[in-house]
Amino acid sequence: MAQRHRDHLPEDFSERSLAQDVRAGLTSSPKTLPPKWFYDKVGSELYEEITRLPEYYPFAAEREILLDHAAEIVGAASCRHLVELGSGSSEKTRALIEAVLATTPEGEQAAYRAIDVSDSALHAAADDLAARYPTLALETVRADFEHGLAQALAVDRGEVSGGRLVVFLGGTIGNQAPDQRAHFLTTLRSALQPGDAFLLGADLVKSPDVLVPAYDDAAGVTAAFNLNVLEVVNGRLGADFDAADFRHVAVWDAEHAWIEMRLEAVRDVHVRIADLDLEVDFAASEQLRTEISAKFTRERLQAEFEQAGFAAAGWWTDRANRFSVSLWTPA
Ligand code: AVJ
Repeated sequence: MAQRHRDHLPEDFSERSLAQDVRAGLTSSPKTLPPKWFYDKVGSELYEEITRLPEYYPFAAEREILLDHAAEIVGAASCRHLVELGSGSSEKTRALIEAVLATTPEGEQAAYRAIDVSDSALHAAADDLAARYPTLALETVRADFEHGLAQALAVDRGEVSGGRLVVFLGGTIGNQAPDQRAHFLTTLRSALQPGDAFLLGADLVKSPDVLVPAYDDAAGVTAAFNLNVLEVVNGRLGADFDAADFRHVAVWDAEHAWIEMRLEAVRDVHVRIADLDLEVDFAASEQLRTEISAKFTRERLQAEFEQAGFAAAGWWTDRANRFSVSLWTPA
């Protein structure tokens, strides 16, 4: 099958938006950095390691749901065209792709469009999928769905008949603050047509005794993942952060129903970010917020989706009820 690649981002997109995010985040109070900058080569490897930790249940729980229910999910959506946001390695999506291929009648075309900011992830995933599924029409789109969601979805629907199933897995929606999430859902809704559907992987509210260790594991892998963002800023913006000046903190914020990851200064710290010509001071025990990971209830998701113009069309959890995969259609 022919492969097609589109690039919606300028060459220097990543450098420019990192610079903007670091300047804005480190000069605000409290200081923050967005989680998308965790994922350089080292950070992506550390995240892979996180997914194999005994404490980090979301990855395994979502995979269990997809492996157990892919046929039912694809049957409920009844689409032959998958579009994945933040596709990464596309590994877990293979269960859905296989279910789509199994139900596509001869003479009809099944298709998969992967959307991600990472060129290398897109190309590796496309090569792997092309070899595995020679009849699948493949398209990769490099786009930042935070800023370019409407654009990424609006590219032509191609030759595949019927609706599109937009897939957003991993619990990544939890990285968005409630106002960003509301905006995301409304933008998504306006890009969908009758017959389309949206499939979401979202982590569920549970005891802090389970949640906190998932983000503060005994082996210290999540701590290394969190601290690595300082190396990303050092390497790409010429900063002089010393990771030894900070420690990893993970707290459960029950009011907002999210896990917050922070880096706490263990002493007074002065940092120079050469490429931004910026000097930043941290007082001892001052915290820099690097990630929120929101957790949901079925009721809360239902309310937010209805607000954005969606109707519920399916709900699946793992056997231990830790994680959800839910299906939504335009109301
Ligand atoms: C990739 C955003 C789903 O929030 O659980 C894992 C990232 N951060 N451990 C999550 C993460 C710390 C992860 N997501």
